[in-house]
Amino acid sequence: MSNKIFSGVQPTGNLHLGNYLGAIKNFVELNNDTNNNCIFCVVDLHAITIKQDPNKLKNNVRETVATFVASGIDPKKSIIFNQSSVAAHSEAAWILSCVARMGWLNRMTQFKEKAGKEKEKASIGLYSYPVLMAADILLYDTTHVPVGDDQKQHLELCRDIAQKFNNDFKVDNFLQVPEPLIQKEFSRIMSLKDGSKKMSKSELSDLSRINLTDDQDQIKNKIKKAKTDPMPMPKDIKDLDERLEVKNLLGIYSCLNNTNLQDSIEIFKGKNLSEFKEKLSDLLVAEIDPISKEIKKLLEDKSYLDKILLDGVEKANSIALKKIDRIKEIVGF
Ligand code: AQP
Repeated sequence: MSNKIFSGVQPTGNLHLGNYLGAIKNFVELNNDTNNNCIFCVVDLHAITIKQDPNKLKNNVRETVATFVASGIDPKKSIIFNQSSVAAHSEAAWILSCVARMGWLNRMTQFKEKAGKEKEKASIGLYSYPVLMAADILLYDTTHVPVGDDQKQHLELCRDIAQKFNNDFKVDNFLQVPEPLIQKEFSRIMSLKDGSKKMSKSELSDLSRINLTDDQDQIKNKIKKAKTDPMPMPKDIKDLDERLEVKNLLGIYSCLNNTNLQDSIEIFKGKNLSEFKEKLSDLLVAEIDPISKEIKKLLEDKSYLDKILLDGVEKANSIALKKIDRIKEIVGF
């Protein structure tokens, strides 16, 4: 039996190296495996949980599609679509929000981080974000969900919601309980300016992240300016406990070089950081620059990107409609 893969990316601009190494690179490998049926969703309903500029949203959706394709996802093999065009997502989210418990949502750390001290002013959508994410996944009988480490808790909630729905309505295995696919190492890429914060789209400083649309000079400049410390490169993994920024850069190097952290440490031990940064820049330019160029090329052909979405919406809709009809029947509508 083939695996059913589903994952989403928010069209909130500034797609970055964290999104790429934590999620999109993995999507490409899954797309290339013939055992998998993959669905990659541009989650525009999730995006509006934080205020978006309506004039930019549509183009951000196209840019996300362009990033998927430029990174190597083949729209003929995988379904690529935007969430707001398939109404079943919103309908399922409402029904599942009547199954999910307040206590479960109250534990979600992403809401706490994003809402911060302004919790009372945060949107209800931001709070119930993980329920919509559960709806996305469960509508497609997803078996595996490739995500970055920051989404692990939301996925656990999705599993709880599926199990409670199946128990409450006595429909054994009707909602497929999905498995997370999270890389064991380097599943959370950190900011180039602060090794304790994850690399993020919404961080104000552009120097904190490598954008997937950055050119060679921008990439080199950002690595040159990335925060480090005056010590030489470490000789041992345990030397990295207090050196979060160097650990992050070595993690990025290892990811791109397909090596583990220990092997990367062996290559550079005792050397100057500048020498390491130069090698890291070269690797980054080799991986990201072709993607960046391809994104820009694809963005010139808006009708091609819109066609990918249109085809994807048709396919996603036909799957999701069947599932939501059954869900409605089960709850008694
Ligand atoms: N820093 C990261 N390291 C590894 N994986 C990451 N992901 C995001 N940041 C990192 C993974 O990328 C996928 C898509 O993320 P998203 O766009 O849906 O949402 P996000 O996690 O909210 O992204 P950002 O960049 O962190 O945006 P803001 O600034 O709005 O908070 C997910 O699989 C995610 O795990």
